[in-house]
Amino acid sequence: MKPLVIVTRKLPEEVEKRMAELFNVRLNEDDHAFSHDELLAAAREADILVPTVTDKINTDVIAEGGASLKMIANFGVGVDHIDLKTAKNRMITVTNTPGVLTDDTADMAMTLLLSLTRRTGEGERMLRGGNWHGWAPTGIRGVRLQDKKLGIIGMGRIGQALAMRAKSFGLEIHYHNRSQIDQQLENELGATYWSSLDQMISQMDFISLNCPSTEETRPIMSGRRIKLMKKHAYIINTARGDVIDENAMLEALGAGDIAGAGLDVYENEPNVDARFMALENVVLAPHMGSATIEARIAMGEKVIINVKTFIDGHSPRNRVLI
Ligand code: 8YV
Repeated sequence: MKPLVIVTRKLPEEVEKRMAELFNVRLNEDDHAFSHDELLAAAREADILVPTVTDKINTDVIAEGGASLKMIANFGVGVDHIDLKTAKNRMITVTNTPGVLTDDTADMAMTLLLSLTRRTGEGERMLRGGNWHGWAPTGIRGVRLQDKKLGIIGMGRIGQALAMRAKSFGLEIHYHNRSQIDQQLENELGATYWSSLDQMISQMDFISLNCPSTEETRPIMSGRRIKLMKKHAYIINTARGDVIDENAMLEALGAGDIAGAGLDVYENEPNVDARFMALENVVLAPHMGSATIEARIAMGEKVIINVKTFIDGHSPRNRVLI
């Protein structure tokens, strides 16, 4: 008997086809997000569970999972929606899909940065609303990126990919990370390391969140730190909603204490705080950093390789724990 692999969301066609060839797989044909009960049922039955960021794999889902549940092969890099402690206690292998969505997520951070500073969302709303009455010398002016300072919080793969892009737009690169990056890479990027996050934040024109959501980083952009930002500075978040104190950010945006925010992620997805909708100085994307055809297929490939390696009795390369 092949192990039962339960996939919680609809994956790209080619990925599902290959999974069906290799595994005893149960797919989600209509792509509905699993309810908590459905997740519990899946964990009780599956040998291997393939969830996404939309599934809260809480303590009870893992603790009440069946004895056969041996692996959680996440479709995505971030594993903050999975209770890793309980998985570890139960000796369940957890894997993720790093590396294949790096460029796309960095592109999304640049997209938000550019849309925000050049006010393309406002411009489009004006035009579609029939409120554009022609070119004007003082009309819808944004700010230039050249020579401004970008502070990246979290200089892992995505942070570095963003730094490369931002450098070519003429931005000065600054970063805060648990540890300093390799000297040669730092030189190539012309990047300045700040061991003090507070000091970096207070000097930057843009702050980009590129760290995982963990106990240490929730919320690294606290209300106190948002207050350290310059009045003309912007926040970009393509990481996770809860690495920022969203309420404090909303208050700062509303009060004009910061210039704007470009967001791909939110604290209570898919529910986005209604106060954002009333703000002109925000660009809002629906968690689509890795949403390219190429990335989603490559993520699926990674899941397949992780599952196949595990089933074949080897240790998968993208193990998050065990
Ligand atoms: C994914 C992401 O689309 O990989 C991640 O951590 O945030 C997204 O780009 C999502 O997590 C899929 O589960």
